[in-house]
Order: sequence, then structure tokens, then C-alpha cells
Amino acid sequence: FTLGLVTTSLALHAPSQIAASVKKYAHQAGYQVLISMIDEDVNQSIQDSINELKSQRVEKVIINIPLESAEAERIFENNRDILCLFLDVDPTSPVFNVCFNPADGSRASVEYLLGLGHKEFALLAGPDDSVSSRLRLQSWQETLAEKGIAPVTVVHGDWSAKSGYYSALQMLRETPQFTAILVGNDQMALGVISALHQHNVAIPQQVSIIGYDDTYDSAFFHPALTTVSLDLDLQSKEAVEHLLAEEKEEMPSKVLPARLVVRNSTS
Ligand code: IPT
Repeated sequence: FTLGLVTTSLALHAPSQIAASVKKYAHQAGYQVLISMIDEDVNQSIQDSINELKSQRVEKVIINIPLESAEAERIFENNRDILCLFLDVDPTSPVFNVCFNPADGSRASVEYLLGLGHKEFALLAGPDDSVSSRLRLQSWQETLAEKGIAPVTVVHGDWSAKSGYYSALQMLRETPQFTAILVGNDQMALGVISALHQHNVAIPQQVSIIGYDDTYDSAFFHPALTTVSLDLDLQSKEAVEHLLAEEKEEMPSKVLPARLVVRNSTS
């Protein structure tokens, strides 16, 4: 039997970790995995990818592409001959999904920094066209607003370390009064760390940083990154299990928790 995985760029750490775990758990269940990566530079649609997988007799597909609920529903409706499970949609969306709670980890990181006495926050979110990125940003902002705090700046990157680096330079230039930066993923946090080192800003003595994902490398950044941990291996395991177990009639989705892991980039 063969499972399909339609995925966003595997140059990004989180999706590549997910792909590795999906493959591991599928193999354990006796399934092969065919991967179709959507390359932003190539004009291939998700439907093209699904069709490609269908032509290879794939009947169950995991879709790890950031999708608005309406888009995900349309894909679901247009592919009733197969079973689609989504990994990057709003968890409240009606499509079959296994996603992380977008609020618990974001809230925990803001509350942790508030507890340390921080008041000047810079926010570095992921791209605006990613639903997960928007939900993380929204819950940072809501948690800060409850305490009457407005962030000193909100900047968007594209998930890459490079965009984190340039966003941090922009923050240092335009709004240098922040004492903490909340970052939408660990790769951008890596770039932020690099920019702050270059400008002799001490982490965490002058600026605290919290990332998001807790991918395998994050504990080895310098300093070791405090971050919101997503158990991507568990998400993949649940996705494979749900997909293999469920028949089309009955499709319970599942929301997974995220939790703050405190390391050395915060004080
Ligand atoms: C999400 C990651 O948190 C982020 O770092 C980036 O890699 C993004 O994927 C790519 O789409 S994880 C996703 C399952 C919400």
C-alpha cells in the first residue's frame, strides 16, 4: 500500500522533519510513502500533485501545505475518491486534520517573558499567507493586549534564517528599545541570534528570544534556544494512524498541545 504526502518546501526544517517521521510511521505500518513537494518557483498546484499521486494508485494523502479553511474544504470536496488529512489548517476547520493548538504555546511564551519583567516586545511573525503564522501572531498580540501592552514593532519574515537576520537588523535600526523578541519559528530565530551577535547585543542579558517549533537543532543554537515545542514526530504519527484507521464516514480531527521549553536565550 502507498500513502501520499503533499508538502511545502522541504528546505524548511519543520516540514522536512514531518516528512521523515511520516515515512517512519508509514513504513512501520507496512505502507510506502510517495512525496510530492510543491515548489513555489514551479507553478504546480496542489491538485496537480494530488492527481500525480492518484495516478500512482495512492488513496490516502497527508497534506502539509498552509491552507485557508475554504481552500482546504474545496480540495476535500474535489477529491472525494481519496482520503485527505491536513496538517496545516486552522484546527477548527471542518476538514479532517491533525494540527497544533495555535494559542497555548504562544500564550505561555508571552506569560513567561512578562513574568521575567519584560515590557518592550518585538514580534517577528512568519508569512501572512500562512494560517499558522497568523494564529501564532494573533495569540501573542491578544496575550499582550490583556496586560495593556502594545508591541514596539511587528515584522513578517518568510520562515527562513535569512529573513530572521534581516528582520532583526531592521528592528535594531528602527525600534531598538525592545528587550524581548518573539519569533514565529526557530529558523528565523537563528537569523535573529546571528544579527544580534554581530551587533554585540548580549542574549539573553540585553535581549531575550523565544522561537517556535523546537526542531532537532534548536537546543544547539548559541545560546540554546528557548522555544515553543511542537512534537512534529507525534503529529506525524497521529496523522498516519488516523489516516490508516479512519473510513471516510467518520473523521475525528485532533488538536495537539504545544508547550514552552525554557533554555538559555531568555532571562
Ligand atoms: C510550520 C513551522 O512551524 C514553520 O517553522 C514552517 O516550517 C512552516 O511549518 C512551513 O509551512 S509547522 C506546520 C505543521 C504548521
